[in-house]
Amino acid sequence: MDHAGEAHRTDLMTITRYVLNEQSKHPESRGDFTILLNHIVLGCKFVCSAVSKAGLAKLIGLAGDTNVQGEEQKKLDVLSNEVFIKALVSSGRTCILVSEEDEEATFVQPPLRGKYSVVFDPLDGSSNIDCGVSIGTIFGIYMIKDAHEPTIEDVLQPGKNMLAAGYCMYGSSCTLVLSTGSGVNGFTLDPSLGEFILTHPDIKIPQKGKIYSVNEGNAKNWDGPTAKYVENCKFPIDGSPAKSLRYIGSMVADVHRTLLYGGIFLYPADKKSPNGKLRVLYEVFPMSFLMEQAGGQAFTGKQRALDLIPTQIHERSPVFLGSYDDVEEIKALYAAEENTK
Ligand code: FDP
Repeated sequence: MDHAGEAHRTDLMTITRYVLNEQSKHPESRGDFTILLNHIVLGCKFVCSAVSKAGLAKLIGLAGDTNVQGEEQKKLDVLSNEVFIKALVSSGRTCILVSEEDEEATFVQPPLRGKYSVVFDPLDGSSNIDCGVSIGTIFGIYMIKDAHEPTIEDVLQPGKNMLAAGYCMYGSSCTLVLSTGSGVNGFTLDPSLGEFILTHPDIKIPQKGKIYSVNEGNAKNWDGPTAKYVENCKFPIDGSPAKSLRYIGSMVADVHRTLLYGGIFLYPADKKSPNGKLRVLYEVFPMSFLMEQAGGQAFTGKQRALDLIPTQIHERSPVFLGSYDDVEEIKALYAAEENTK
């Protein structure tokens, strides 16, 4: 009998156990972060369950304007937002919440107010819901300066100030990828246990990848460095093999593949969208944080993505993130263009 293998199977590292282990490295810690994370995990489990039932609900005629009880059916992204807002407020550990779904930030009232702000996209890639493609929740966590006097400036901080970031992907399995600032770990939901189990310890992105990921339909509007980079992926000038193109159009899924297999994900600026499409606080920052923690890089076309200082909560930025060497190449192309000015 393979006792080592057996031990491996029976000694399950749940996400709560993992975070408690991390917490024990900081004797001054009072467990607030662990509580906050438990509430985020609860939100992810709820959304995972709702997403997996969405197709079925449609098939058997439950979706539509009203359900069988005559109540109005909520769209999945609206429902996910409500679940996360309620879970985060009720944790008693949050102060300011910024959600992709809400125009204004939510300031948590004093009895339930805590010291963390959470920026999140409750259901990213929602244009993919109806065709069953993987979608996800993305989140980033900051510590606020003064819980007595929270201001919007507490969330308008550069991404490098985040304490933690992660995403949960609702796909063929439900996978939560998390960094608390010392590496990246992936946990898979075991539906029979209702627990996220550590399945991808200490994720490191390959130094160089064989895949590029971009919406090429926007190519006619790209700037010079992006166009040159993509051309070089297809027709490498150094004689190396051409890269493969993979683009799902759902950021969590595209970034997850990039993190595990290596390569580069690009959402550049173009003539129609000079700031790109993706949102700084709850798309660009958390994913850039994870990439750096996994040994990769994230760049905006001008600077390290995590150095950006947002001035508005729903601000957008171009982003190039992934394997270290691949991002290095696009940085060189932007630097070369800058030198010709
Ligand atoms: P979606 O519009 O489906 O919500 O920012 C949202 C996002 O998806 C990302 O998840 C995805 O990477 C990107 O937009 C896809 O944009 P394009 O359709 O322009 O390629």
